[in-house]
Amino acid sequence: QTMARDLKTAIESNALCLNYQPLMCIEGKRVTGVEALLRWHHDDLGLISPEIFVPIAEKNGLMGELGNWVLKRAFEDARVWPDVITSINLSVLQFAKPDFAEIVLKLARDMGVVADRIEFEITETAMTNDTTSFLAQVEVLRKAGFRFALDDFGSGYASIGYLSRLNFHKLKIDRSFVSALSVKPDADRMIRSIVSLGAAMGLTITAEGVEDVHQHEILKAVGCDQLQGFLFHRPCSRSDVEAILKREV
Ligand code: G
Ligand code: G
Ligand code: MN
Ligand code: NA
Repeated sequence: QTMARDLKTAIESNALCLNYQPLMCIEGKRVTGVEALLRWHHDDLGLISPEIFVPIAEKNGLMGELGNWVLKRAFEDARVWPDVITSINLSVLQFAKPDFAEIVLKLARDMGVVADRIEFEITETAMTNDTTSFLAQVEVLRKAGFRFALDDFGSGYASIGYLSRLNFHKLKIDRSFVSALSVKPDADRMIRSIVSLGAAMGLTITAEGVEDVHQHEILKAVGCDQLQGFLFHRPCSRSDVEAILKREV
């Protein structure tokens, strides 16, 4: 596949970059974290979405290399804003390497990154075949102080039992539930039940994809903890993040 070959070249030649989208406190006024989002500027095809090329990396044995590139760059950037948490998306395939957790620990040590300032986001859909290696390595990283968030909650297949075994810190409500708030009058019931489930398990609840004030009002009323979406900030460059944080103080 030529796309896979191009991606390999892109990783090696630094044709990738990370954007960051701020996560806001429930009032929407203060930035509490930023999520790293990978971007690939292809020479001929232009900007390609990670929704397209992350699966290509996964199918072609490039996820380890791509994931390591993301970790290194995100750790580098996280040092610039030590007061907020940096979230990094991980593919479950990265845990297929038995020494993945060790690599992360070493990288954090070498780069002087504090574990509790880093949060790893793992997509619910990706966790269908539950491997013991995955759970064991999550546990190693969690014990070292790294935070974990279950991404796109409600869109995939993770069972509630699985959620309790994972011992994550945060649950991110899939943006489809948030966009439904603008369409279906009773859509808040779904979010209410996710919030009460998460609260019972001691999890922080983040709502993704918040696009308007009406959605914000409802999310605040039902007891979400954190918000992310175009209403507040779009994904932006590292220097934009620095400017946003500077404006806040
Ligand atoms: O940024 P955007 O909305 O285009 O992201 C689309 C999808 O790609 C999201 O599901 C997001 O989680 C995923 N994604 C973005 N960056 C990364 C990354 O660095 N690693 C992995 N594994 N997935 C990512
Ligand atoms: O699956 P994950 O949550 O990692 O996906 C993050 C993706 O969601 C990013 O690609 C980002 O561009 C996108 N996103 C962030 N905020 C919004 C929003 O308010 N509306 C929409 N439609 N997409 C958003
Ligand atoms: Mn995410
Ligand atoms: Na998500």
